[in-house]
Amino acid sequence: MKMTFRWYGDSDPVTLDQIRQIPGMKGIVSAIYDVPVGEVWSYEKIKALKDKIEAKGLEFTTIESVPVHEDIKMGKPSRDRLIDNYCETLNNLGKCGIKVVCYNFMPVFDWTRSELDHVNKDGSTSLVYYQDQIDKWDLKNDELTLPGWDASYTKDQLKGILEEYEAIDDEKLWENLGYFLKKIIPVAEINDIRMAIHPDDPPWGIFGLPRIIKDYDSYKRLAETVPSTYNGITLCTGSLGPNASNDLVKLIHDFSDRIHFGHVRNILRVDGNSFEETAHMSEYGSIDMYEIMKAFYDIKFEGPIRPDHGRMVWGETGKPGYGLYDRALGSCYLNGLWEAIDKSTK
Ligand code: DNO
Repeated sequence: MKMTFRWYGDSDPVTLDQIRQIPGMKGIVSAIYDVPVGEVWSYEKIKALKDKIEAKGLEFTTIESVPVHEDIKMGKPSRDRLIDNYCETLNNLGKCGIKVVCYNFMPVFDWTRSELDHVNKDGSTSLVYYQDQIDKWDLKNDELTLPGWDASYTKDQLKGILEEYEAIDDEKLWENLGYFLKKIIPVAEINDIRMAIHPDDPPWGIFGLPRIIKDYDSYKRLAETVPSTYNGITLCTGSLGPNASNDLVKLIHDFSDRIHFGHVRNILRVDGNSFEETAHMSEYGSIDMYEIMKAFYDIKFEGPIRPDHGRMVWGETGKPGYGLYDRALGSCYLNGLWEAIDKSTK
């Protein structure tokens, strides 16, 4: 595996100079952030980003994410033009040597949490998802700003889009995902780019919206929808983990040829559907991180892995989940597990 770090470009308070000093850090995961969703990422923009990252001695072969326009998820007539644009972006990424593209197919919202700065016993803060808080939100009427959304909607726009989604159930969303994949995977193959769909976070339906990439059966169906290994997945432990019946180690083994990217972080399951993001180490959460890294090791995973959401520690402020310190600690811990597994296996 190759340890990587997510970087949000020049506006990220965390700099490439800081990231390159993290021991064992090999590469950057990033995206083009100033092109509206649905438009083509030009070769020049991607090349400039790649040059900037490589000038710091870090590799750049993984994109997170090329966002999928809502019209594609909803199966609107404009989807063909938008899918053509997506393919053009893949061609440009291919020309720049990009090998993995992460994306998701979650309607309207990306990852969702009820609090971004929940204070932990040790004084650090974390992102948490408390179902009782979420249940109180009235999306159509409350004025809410949530993180993780690739688009910010006004209240009226959000109301409109939620109403449009009322006609789309899980089955329809699968159909629309299939339509998209059948067009983009051949283009990804030609460019030698592995597509890696990110699971829904949390791994269940929220706000009455359909959500389909959440468990073993989803991955089975995804694999069957387009049987190419280029139609792959981002195995995100923190997104799949809140559902205790997801056997992450089994998923890693059974879908080994489809896993192209690993997001490895821990969460603590609390009552019902609630969970808290914790430090990466096993002892703080519900996920055995040793078992996860061992599974990646056993499948001889050679792709990128990154630490994921960190807590805010040592007074750091910044993008929720994406500070420097706790993610750096996480990556060192994961690298340490890997070294120990490697040495004890030889
Ligand atoms: C959360 C991330 C997600 C992910 C997208 C991929 O922090 O893992 O936001 O980047 O869902 O498209």
